Amino acid sequence: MTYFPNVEKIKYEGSNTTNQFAFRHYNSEEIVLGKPMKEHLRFAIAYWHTMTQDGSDPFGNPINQRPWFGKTPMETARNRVEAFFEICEKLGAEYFCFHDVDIAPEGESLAEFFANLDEITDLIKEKMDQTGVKLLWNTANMFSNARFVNGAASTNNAEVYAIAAAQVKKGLDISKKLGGQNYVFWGGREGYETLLNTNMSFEQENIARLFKMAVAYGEKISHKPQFLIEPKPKEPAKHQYDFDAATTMAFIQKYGLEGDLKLNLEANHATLAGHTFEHEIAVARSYDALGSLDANQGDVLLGWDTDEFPTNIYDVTLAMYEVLENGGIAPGGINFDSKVRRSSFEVDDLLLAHIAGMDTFARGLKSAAKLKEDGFFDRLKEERYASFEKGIGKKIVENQENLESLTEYALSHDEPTMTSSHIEYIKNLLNDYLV
Ligand code: XUL
Ligand code: CO
Repeated sequence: MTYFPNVEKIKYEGSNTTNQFAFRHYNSEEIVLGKPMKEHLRFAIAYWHTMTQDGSDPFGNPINQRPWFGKTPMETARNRVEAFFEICEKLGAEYFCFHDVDIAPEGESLAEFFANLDEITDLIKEKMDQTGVKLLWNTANMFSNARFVNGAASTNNAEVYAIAAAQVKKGLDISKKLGGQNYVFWGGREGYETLLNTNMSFEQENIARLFKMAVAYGEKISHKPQFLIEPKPKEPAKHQYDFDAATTMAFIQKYGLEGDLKLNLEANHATLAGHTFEHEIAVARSYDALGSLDANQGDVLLGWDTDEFPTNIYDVTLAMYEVLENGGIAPGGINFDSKVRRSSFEVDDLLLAHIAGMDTFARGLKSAAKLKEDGFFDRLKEERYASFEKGIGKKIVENQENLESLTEYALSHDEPTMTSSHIEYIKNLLNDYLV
């Protein structure tokens, strides 16, 4: 049984190929900076956008007709497993990610949902054993069900909090069963609509409490995936507590969760927060908290989370440079939290879109590796901060100065000579590196 009869296993054929089902730049075994591309990139396929997205939007009905649709929700769920692993294998993607609700229907009760999850994760485990595809991370969807209207861990309703906790426990049991390398918390509705009726500190304490329960449960069952928080400033909540990397790190530190939680950073979430992707990665790195990446891109003309497949080589190069500076992304990976545009409704578009994303990351990786080999940014930064390498600058960074001594220095010296940053020249040179 195949769901993609038109497509063989996708291979690297170089940029001159006319075969649309071929990689033009991603050559999994090619060595870049001493290791194969696939080890740098650790690509993961997202179950939700790939298997469950129906192409509807606030103004339009579902459009995606998928060959894995069955007669019942469970039949569809079983077919999806088959189709999903065919996609992973054909793309040569070694990892995948899912929410609990992506893989199995919720049914009429929590107990039925959990039983459905048991059945489907048995199938998934079989497929993982057959194909060697590994679980990068799973997560619990605690934002779609109507009960989460006021949040999950930040809810005002303690009964809802208990259900959220049960979903996290189940998520960790599944993570253990499938050997998950990370476990993600994205707080879709962990935020507030208005401060008029919200106790912000209380809600955040409750969120921290749930994280602590998760860490404790992982220890109890001797399964310790890397726990990750995924920041996002808004959508669906008007104001989400995990606004961006810096806000999330403040939360992690406030509740003493350093070491227990790192960050899963998403390109389009960075844009929504008014940052670049590389900014978010650099902030995480400065706290030694870079965990994993959700790869996609937003649209500068639109103000929402469009989750487009990444095709912007410039942005991806700068993100990959940060990853290289981090010494890699493992045990995290690069998860395509990306969806095909509504007008790309044919099933094969799912493969073409991932090929585009993987090729773009391959180009970004190569460009970033060249920048690193040439010491492009190192040199620029070294020159820029050179005044702190000698004389008074050296004494400042060695903590040998104070306000009085620096005042004395400033009064006894002439106005400093300033140098231009030549930003346009730098950008012109940077363009030469884009593969
Ligand atoms: C939503 C989003 C999620 C998380 C996992 O914007 O990014 O899909 O990645 O819940
Ligand atoms: Co995401």
